Amino acid sequence: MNKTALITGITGQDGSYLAEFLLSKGYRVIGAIRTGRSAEDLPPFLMSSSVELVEWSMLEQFHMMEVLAEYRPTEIYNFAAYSSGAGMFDDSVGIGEVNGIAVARILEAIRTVDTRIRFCQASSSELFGEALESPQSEITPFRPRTPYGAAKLYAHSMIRIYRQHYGLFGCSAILFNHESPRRGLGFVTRKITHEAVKIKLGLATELRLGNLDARRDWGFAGDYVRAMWLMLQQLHADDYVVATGETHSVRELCEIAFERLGLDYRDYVKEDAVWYRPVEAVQLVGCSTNAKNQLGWVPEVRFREMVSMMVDADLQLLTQN
Ligand code: GDR
Repeated sequence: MNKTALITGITGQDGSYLAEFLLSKGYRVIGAIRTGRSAEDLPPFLMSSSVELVEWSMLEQFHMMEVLAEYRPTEIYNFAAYSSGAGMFDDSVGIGEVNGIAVARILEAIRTVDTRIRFCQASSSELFGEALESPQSEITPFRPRTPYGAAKLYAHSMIRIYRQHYGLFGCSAILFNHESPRRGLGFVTRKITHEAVKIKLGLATELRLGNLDARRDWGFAGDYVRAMWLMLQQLHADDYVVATGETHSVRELCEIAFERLGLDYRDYVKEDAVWYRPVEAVQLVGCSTNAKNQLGWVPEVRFREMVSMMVDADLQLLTQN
């Protein structure tokens, strides 16, 4: 049977990697874009690929139902969300709507239109928040510390409830930080690689960051979307932690990025309280043993390789312009 996937958040990092992956597997890919978004500011990849675009609003359940009835997707991947790390408190109610309630709308639309549709949600390590243990797995208690984390937890809970109560095939991918050359400039990895390249090219003189000793479990976005696809190919739906199981500090990130350009980060990087966030008492680091054993998933791109890939891509980008 031909497979059709609907991807929300198609214009973002994960949406674009997943779209490419699914197209290479012969899927028909429907990219849901925000109602009213102008075609001019869509990423070039979307304009040149065979992704079919459809308008989509996270606030309109009836419209979601119409889209599902018209395009008949066999799989839905939900990446549409507020995702800014620094902005997790910016608009509590708006975040609750889009990252939380809207997922219930999608589940309701699936239940109404076609209960065979398989659904995968981009859930987050922010569910663990002020974690009680480290590393975190699928059975670690959730203790979100931001409106963002609380909204994602609501979505996560609804997927489990719809799975149990209605028998829907819904999975949550509990994604730890995942990065790539397509990452937005507000996230620390891309901020560092992009600014380091600007410094190298004489376009900037310094880089101001928050806590250099903050640590994260950083993986490669291309690997993480593959895990999400695998989840929807199983016999039974479940939730999985997707992580590398390793942490690195922001300082290490700087070291690798600047070294790639023949520079010493200590000459350019300044800590600035403006960017500080509270330090975690317990480290966020994922245990993806279930993904490995059940899905056969292992991350392929290591940290150093990923940072180098990002630096090289930024160098190409900034020397082209
Ligand atoms: P995060 O990502 O908040 O983990 O959320 P981000 O890249 O913003 O921060 C990672 C770590 O770096 C520290 N940091 C800085 N962060 C930013 N943005 N800017 C700085 O200058 C800076 N200096 C230090 C932060 O304190 C933090 O410890 C991401 C998002 O993708 C979420 O949507 C997703 O749910 C989680 O990852 C898992």
